[in-house]
Amino acid sequence: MPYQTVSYTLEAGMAVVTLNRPDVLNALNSTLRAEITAAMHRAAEEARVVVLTGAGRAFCAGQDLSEGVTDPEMDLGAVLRDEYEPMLAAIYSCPVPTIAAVNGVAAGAGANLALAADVVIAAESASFVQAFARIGLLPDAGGTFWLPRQVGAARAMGAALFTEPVPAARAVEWGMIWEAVPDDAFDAHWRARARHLANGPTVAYRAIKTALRGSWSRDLAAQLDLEADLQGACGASEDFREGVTAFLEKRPPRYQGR
Ligand code: T3D
Repeated sequence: MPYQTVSYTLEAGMAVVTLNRPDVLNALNSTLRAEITAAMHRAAEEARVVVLTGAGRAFCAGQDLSEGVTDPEMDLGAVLRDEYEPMLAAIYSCPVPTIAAVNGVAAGAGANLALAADVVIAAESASFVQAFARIGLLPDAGGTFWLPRQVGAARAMGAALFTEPVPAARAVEWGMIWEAVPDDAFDAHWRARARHLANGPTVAYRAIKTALRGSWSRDLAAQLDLEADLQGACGASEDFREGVTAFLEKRPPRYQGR
């Protein structure tokens, strides 16, 4: 399928979805939102790991502000419901691990798009900006969900009210993202991370995501029950047999993802 605003590659189980509007720092217009959604659904079918990254010097500058957002007939709530929510769900609910490889600034919905991925790896020069209040909006695209859970109430509120860029290293310190990597090592590093996941036990990764992602809304008894159910499925997987066999034979496992 030809895309206008993303590029899509698939190699050795690794799908890479690159936001590709570098002239506007990969700002999200309607086409880009639809193409991210479509590319994520496609990757969920054919990949064992999906990477989201940006072309050029930015990851994503959030909503495209030249898209008529102040037109009286434009209902921002409807755009969020009809276009942002399916895009975020396609990332958040992807059955295989997702990595946001944040190559540069991630602002507004661009920051929160990254936070919807399972793992966020940022270049050291990247930053995360809850820019919304600068233009009279509140954080959307999941920002008010992720931020307090990841960084705590005080930092979430400060980031939203003051809109100051949070540099990658501070984002790691705050628990907002997984790691920050020197710029010159960034590309090779996220590719190695993605390869690791593409060659890993896919059934177990799916179970890990299911168990961890929903744990905020379950009590301990329900969580223990879920762990038991999911472990039953993992225990029946070929990958589990391979993992144990490889351990006993003192060799690296060769997981097939089933
Ligand atoms: O329902 C709804 O639709 C509501 C949803 C809202 C979700 C949101 O995301 S609201 C927040 C929207 N985003 C922002 O407010 C951020 C706007 N951008 C910036 O603040 C800055 O560009 C950055 C801090 C991200 C980077 O600054 P800098 O100095 O490195 O770059 P720049 O010079 O500002 O931008 C470079 C170009 O990209 C420039 O175009 P030009 O002058 O070269 O022709 C700029 O206009 C363009 N650009 C950057 N961000 C956007 C954009 N064009 C359209 N929309 C943007 N968001």
